[in-house]
Amino acid sequence: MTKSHIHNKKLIAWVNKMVRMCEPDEIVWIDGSNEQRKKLEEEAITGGELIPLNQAKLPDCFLHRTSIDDVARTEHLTFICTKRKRDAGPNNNWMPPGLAYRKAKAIFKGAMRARTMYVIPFSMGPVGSPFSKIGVELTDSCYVVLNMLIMTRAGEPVLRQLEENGEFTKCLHSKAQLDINKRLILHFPQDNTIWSVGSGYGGNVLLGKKCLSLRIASYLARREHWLAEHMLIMGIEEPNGQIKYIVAAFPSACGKTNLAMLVPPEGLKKKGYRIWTVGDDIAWMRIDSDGTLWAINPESGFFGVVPGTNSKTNPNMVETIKKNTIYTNVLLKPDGTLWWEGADGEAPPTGGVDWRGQPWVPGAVDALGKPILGAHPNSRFTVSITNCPSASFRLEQHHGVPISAIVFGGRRAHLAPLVYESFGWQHGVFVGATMASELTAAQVGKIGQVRRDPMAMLPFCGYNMADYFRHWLDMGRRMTKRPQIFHVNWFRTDAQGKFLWPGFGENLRVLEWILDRCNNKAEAVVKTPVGYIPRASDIDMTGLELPSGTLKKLLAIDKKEWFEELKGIKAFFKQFKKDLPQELWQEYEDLKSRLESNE
Ligand code: OXD
Ligand code: MN
Repeated sequence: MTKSHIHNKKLIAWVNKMVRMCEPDEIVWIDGSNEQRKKLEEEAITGGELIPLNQAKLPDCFLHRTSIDDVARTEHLTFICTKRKRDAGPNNNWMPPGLAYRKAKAIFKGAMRARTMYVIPFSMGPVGSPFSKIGVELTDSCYVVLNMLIMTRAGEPVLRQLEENGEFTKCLHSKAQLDINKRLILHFPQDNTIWSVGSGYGGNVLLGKKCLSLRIASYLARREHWLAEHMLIMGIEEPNGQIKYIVAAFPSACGKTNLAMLVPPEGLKKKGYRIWTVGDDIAWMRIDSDGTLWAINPESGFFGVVPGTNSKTNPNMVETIKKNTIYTNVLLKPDGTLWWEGADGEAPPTGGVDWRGQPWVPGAVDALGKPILGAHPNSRFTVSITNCPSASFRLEQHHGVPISAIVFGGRRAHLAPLVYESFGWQHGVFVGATMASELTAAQVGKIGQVRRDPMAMLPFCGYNMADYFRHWLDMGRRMTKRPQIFHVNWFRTDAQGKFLWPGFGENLRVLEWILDRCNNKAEAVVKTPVGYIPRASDIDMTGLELPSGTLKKLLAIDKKEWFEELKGIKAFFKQFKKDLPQELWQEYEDLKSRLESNE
């Protein structure tokens, strides 16, 4: 692409300004062509950013290793930079914009000397859709370019869409020295700008993802009356051939990716059920001219966690990542293929090279006797959604898909039943706002300790969450037909701490009840103080043997636990002081009185 192709004056002026600050040796505009991608892959291999894998077994697949202190999102270095602290709210780190720009400028100054600056025009959502937003990322990382080419629609068609005056999010990234002490992930919602410096980890540097599609987009969505959410989108084809779409929000490590592409268990498959995957991480939802909610997935790929991916947990993903995939921080085997903890098959007996680039053998331990992992627990794959066997045929549909149900969920060993339905939109917003997950033995912290993560957006909401809850309530008022709101919990345990519910594909049995409720088919429900729950007989258990009484345990409501929960909700709400919408305090009081009157 030559510079004469670029007509957008704001874009040219901004790129020139950033070039003066970062001082790259060369500027390359990304056009989205296969030829250019191939050339960049070669350059990344020569420069050591990518390691080619066994092309016979893993065609078009590569491995990348990050620095060992650059393996995850760094929330403590992530800031929302609004003029007033109040607008960032108690849930975000805040820095005034002037100070943030100054601090980052000192790191960006000359950071691209002897490097190339790549200019990536990208669209979140189908190019030209009224749902979509355009961004331009400037970066000195070839790895970022190659990932962005998978995760977004990038290149020349986006520039054409931008024309002379189009708006875009200004995204600037430099690896700089990859120094954690000089790392900042800054969001300037009022300037439609993102600056990220000092990191090479996807969640910090693929600026179309968490930074634009959630933090900046949530801010824009409030202003423009739509929703930008941390949600999967899936279509469930019912036996009558109709496809109903749902969105679902779960905190990290609760199986969003697995749910989005589940394979129906035999009994339900025979009935005629089939799953269509629209997205596994982010949903942008608008009220269309019919007064109902429609969703698109702004991304075009998956940036998912590798460990634990196998033919039982996610057979569709196992197929998806067999080709055209960039792997980050997994174990490299001597034959140029890969392994990770929780992969199909045993650890390679002769070992390999671990995620840090060190020789590794199964059973390796460190000086303290702690196991050394072959793959980092947050190692990732980046792959196009079109590789997925269950990819929806409506991915390029400009208005997305109509949403029948919104599902919230958390990891609760106790308390939350397998599924319940809210009493209506306002109660549903309360259910989402009070979402929480318990820490497990695998995490730092006290086992069972509850961490609140409203709508799974705690690290991703680009403004004050009290205003976010108000926006959700307002959206309900704007719709003529609202999706029904549910809560699920796949993680309830018995007295011995064993999971009561098998999860994975079997979760479709619960989704079937949810859809029956949306279709007015499951009428005889049980009303409890927390919401409507199914009768045990309403869940189709064909082909799934559970010990007798298990479903009853899964659906039980323990009042004592819910009274405890009320205390946690109150403490959480109180941090928002007078900003918390009154409606949510009302829902709190209503839940309390339902629990009391039912004693
Ligand atoms: C993700 C996350 O990477 O939620 O999707 O951290
Ligand atoms: Mn996510």
